[in-house]
Amino acid sequence: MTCSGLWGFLAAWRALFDRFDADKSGAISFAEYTDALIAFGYKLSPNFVNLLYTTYDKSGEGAMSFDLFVQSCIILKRMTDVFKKYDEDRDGYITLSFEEFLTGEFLFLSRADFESPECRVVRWC
Ligand SMILES: [Ca+2]
Repeated sequence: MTCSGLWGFLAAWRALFDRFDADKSGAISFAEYTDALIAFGYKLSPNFVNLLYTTYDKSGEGAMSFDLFVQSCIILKRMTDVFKKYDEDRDGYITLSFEEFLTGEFLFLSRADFESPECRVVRWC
């Protein structure tokens, strides 16, 4: 990723963050996070959104920072993409072989994912 590409990437995420930081607190609350995921087209249960939110709200104070907001969104998008690869009939269900399960593609990002420019940027923030 070039320097201008990096700045464009960060600026785009910053604009998204500011858009969903409705009260302009400088952090994303659970309600703001829920609104963001709905706007991104996700139809997730409140329990799952809460699990995701509490995983990335490292402070535990209901105030997700910019870098963790970006990281959570990128990981959710990547996991969605992996799921879609297996959900060929788009019914929201997949069948995995034992070996596919063991590779843990659904639980963890691969090394290649962690080495992608997006994830490097997120980890450096
Ligand atoms: Ca806020």
